[in-house]
Amino acid sequence: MNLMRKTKKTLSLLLLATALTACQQGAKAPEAIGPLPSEYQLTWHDMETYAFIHFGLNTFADKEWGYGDTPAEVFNPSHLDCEQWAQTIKAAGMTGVILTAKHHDGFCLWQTDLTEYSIRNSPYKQGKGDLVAELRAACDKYGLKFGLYLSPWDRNTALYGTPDYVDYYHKQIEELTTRYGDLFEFWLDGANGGDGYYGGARETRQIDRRTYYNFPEVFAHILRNQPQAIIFSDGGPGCRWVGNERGFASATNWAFLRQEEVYPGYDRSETLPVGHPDGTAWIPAECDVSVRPGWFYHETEDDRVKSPEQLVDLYYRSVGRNGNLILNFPIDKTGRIHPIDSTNVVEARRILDKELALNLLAQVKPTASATRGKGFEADALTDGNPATYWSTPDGVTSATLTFTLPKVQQVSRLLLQEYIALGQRVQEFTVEYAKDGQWIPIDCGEETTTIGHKRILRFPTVETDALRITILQSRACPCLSNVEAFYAGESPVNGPTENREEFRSYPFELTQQADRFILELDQPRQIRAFYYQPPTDGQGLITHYELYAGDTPQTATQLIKKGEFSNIVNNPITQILRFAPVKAKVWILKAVKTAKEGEAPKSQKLGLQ
Ligand code: FUL
Repeated sequence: MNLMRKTKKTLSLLLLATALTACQQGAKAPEAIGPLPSEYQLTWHDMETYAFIHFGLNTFADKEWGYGDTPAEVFNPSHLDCEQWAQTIKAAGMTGVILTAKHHDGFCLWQTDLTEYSIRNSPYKQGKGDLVAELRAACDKYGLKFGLYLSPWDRNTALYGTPDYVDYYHKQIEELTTRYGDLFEFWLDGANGGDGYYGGARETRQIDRRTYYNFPEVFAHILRNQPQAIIFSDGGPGCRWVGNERGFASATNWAFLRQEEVYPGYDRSETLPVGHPDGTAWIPAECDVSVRPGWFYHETEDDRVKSPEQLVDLYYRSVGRNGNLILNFPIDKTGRIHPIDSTNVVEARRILDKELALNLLAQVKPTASATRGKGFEADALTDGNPATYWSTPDGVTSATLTFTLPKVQQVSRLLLQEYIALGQRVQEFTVEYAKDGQWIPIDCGEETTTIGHKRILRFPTVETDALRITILQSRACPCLSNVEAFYAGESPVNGPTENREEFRSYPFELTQQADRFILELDQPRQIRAFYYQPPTDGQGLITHYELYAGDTPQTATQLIKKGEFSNIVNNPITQILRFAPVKAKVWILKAVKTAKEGEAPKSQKLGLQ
């Protein structure tokens, strides 16, 4: 380009200069095809897996969503140790951590000047503690990046719902973005309004999720102080929610969204796992999930920690599908990551490292059916350099890549990466292996669509001395920077493993009336737990309940427990109500409120134990 600008004198000079440029520097690079990632988003993609920490009053009150009225004195960890968190996170091969500086209950884990509802009024370090500062220091010591979660919803403050709250929220942002060094990410959840303590009012406050918080200004404010921070929300602008709290993306996953359409609390979240193929902005998926069913620590979940195999599976279905994985640790009441949790995540990393240990293509020189020219040859696919890439001439959107191995090998994983600085392009491809002089397709289910930052295919072991990838469709000439192949060993995790929520129950007869489920046991029994497994299609979710017991459906009026099934919309896990044993034959679960007003309650499964 520079040469061309300088040599406008004659046509021949120009031609000569162009020819020289081509042969000295290689062929012309492909035009980028938008939407494109920013430099900070490119860095973020490379972080791949990092941790989430949920810790606060809920930990001690055994809740998922605090109402905003739990006294600050309840926050009293006996052995809080942010370095233990950082060591565990590091040992699990993660690159950073995000802390819930304030969850929906409004309790602040830092020395804020803006409210009394903070760590300052807790017994921890006689009120001198500051978890944002302490975790920041631990991150610096162990080489982890640091980020923060600041819930827009605040069930404690009397200001919530008024314009003054928005001002308060901005001041919280100012404190967090100016006092604690560089943040790699700033996390804004779905911004619910609803019932809460609100300074003692104890009422329901609805806000307009689109307009109330003035999100454009919230984003601008964060970025003024922390330009590198990737802002997480349903619609970015840095990265997007993947549409579920189970930690995986769709088999097809675009890093784009129609940005104008999406806002925190977006009502079409079912589109988020795939993204919007016609999107206008680069807003890649971040897959959030907790190592346990809940986000906060509950002793009753000690036997429900995800297994190493389940965690490995989630890695493949998040990072292996063009997303980042944020894995939550619920800090326990002592103030540490529970040993079962740390054992399982470290073991998951060990399995992954073993499965992806030896790249069988490292020394292989692939061939391509089409190449753009010098500088874009297929060698770039196996040179281990993320800055080089193979590409085809403009307009050539399908091509074949062949990898000949030095000898017959067992293969069960294939890893592909696009050079995403120029956009996400590939729409469909196939993979084959050579056997007895023939190409045999490898069945990878629905996984051979998009690639993006990373695609990892898992398939039953094949024995072969050659692999072939055929790009069938691409938005423009494909640009691939890396291809690797592995033999994962006799891994139990060759496909998705679902989290099965199991519970045993006494037998009962079930009838449903308008707003209630009536469970009649064969005889009066001592019951200590009630299970509600919500429907999988998200219909008829009970958010507020009352549980009654008695001898007959008419006389079952003894109130056993009432409350909310917090976060059931985003995280529809089995809800377990535990209580001191009560002997009764009839049990009634009354739906005081469902997620969508007026909708009849539904359940997948109910249980009594
Ligand atoms: C959601 C919250 O409601 C949950 O409690 C949790 O913090 C999750 C990560 O985000 O929006």
